[in-house]
Amino acid sequence: MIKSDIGIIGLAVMGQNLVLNIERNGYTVAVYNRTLEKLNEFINGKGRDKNIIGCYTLDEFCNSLKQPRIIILLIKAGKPVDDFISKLLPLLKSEDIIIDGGNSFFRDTIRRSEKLENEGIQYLGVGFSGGEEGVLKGPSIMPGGSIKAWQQMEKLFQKISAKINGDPCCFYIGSDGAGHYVKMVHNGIEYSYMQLISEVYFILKKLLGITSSELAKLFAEWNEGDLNSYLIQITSKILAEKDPETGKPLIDVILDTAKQKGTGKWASQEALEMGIAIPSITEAVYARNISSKKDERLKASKLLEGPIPHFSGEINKLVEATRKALFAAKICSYAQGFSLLKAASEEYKWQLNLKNIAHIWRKGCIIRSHLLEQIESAFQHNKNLDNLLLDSYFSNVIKNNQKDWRYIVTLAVKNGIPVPALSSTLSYYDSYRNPSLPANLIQAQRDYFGAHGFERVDKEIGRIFHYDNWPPLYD
Ligand code: NBP
Repeated sequence: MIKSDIGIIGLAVMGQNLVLNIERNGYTVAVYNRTLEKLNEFINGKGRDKNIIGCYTLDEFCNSLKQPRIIILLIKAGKPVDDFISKLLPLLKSEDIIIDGGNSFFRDTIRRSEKLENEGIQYLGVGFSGGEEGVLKGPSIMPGGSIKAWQQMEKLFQKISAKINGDPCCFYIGSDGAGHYVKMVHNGIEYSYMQLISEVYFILKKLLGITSSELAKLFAEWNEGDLNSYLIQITSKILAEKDPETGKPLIDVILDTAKQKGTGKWASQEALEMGIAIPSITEAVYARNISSKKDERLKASKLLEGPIPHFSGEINKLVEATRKALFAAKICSYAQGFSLLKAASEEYKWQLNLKNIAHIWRKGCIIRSHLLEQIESAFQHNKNLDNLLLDSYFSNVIKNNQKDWRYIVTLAVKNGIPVPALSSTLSYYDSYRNPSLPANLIQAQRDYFGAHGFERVDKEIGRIFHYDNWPPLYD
């Protein structure tokens, strides 16, 4: 019997396409799925007449693999991953490799790495990005975990990944949960960029009343310049589509309530834990949360007052200012993601290579963007860069765009158009660039009510003072 090079468990969209990608690259793949109908459907459908071996039990699956066995799980994150690992363990031998390719929470990956290392099993937590199409044609891959397992997987992963001028979009990220952490931050940036694009779409729609097909052309034009990116490209395609049922623009028949699976929330929670500000990402999560309260919003719309959007200025100027605002905000949101990675690298001792991470994200993944070429180059020049905004390329772009960005945020606020990501990102920029912030008043308040103390501008940092004569509130 022919033994398979690798096995994949989980035949939903990601699993099926990963199997087809690996097989196309010259490997024999064993497959298994919890629900056997899906397995049947796949091996008799897309997987037919290929070097793909369908297995109907986990025993059969494990026996069909060359040793040391390599098994990729592409299943729903959380308990299903722990359950499958428990079922696999009695069937595996020391040195076999388990790879979790789903969007697992990085702390779960750290826990599983430790547990499996103790059992003699090599473990990798790998972030795949690119959605259905990317994973088939060449995803961006973020592998973390056992370095020894990575060395055995390097050739295969780099072969199936997206490429930039022949260089793979896949490098080892770091130990235990590093790969899943980087994927979580990738998804956080994805949330923020999607929200920024949606806000810009809304401003143009509300203020100019232009049609979706005109907007589609505008986004296609933008995609030819600085904003060139997968998400701008698909936005243009989306806006051009018509609903076959009503003939209306498809976008206008889609309900305005956004769903989420949790990676944006995890990134925000993690940033709070780490004391790093990523407002563009967190506001994008909040925006999805508030969008989901459709019934409440409908009630509120009948009760709560606001201006009626209106614009009487020069249309071309507004469109150009909007483009510049989006580009500046986008830079700041990527900057926040990378500053979170820098902090995590120190906290978890992962020694993340931010240049390589920018390279991995340049192709295959959802946040791929022309901008990442500049980000890669910024970290190549200075691997210890504290924040992308301190790099001269980015500071110059924002210098040229910030006036338009302020104009757009002001215009949106005046017209009652919600722009949580555009405005909070602008405040992030203004806070970051400001040599003085009102935190002195916060320190004074803290000292007043809780004797928490403060440092003084005219004394050495770290020396704590109390003011003993705060006047009492009541005589
Ligand atoms: P899903 O995330 O929808 O998961 C479906 C797969 O998980 C099926 O094989 C299903 O088996 C299995 N599963 C098991 Br085992 N227990 C389950 C349970 N309790 N509830 C639901 N499904 C269960 O599939 P996907 O979209 O292909 O994603 C696979 C992994 O890759 C996920 O971790 C996802 O977050 C990640 N990911 C997805 C994308 C994307 O664009 N979709 C991108 C990047 C990463 P069954 O057939 O028996 O129900």
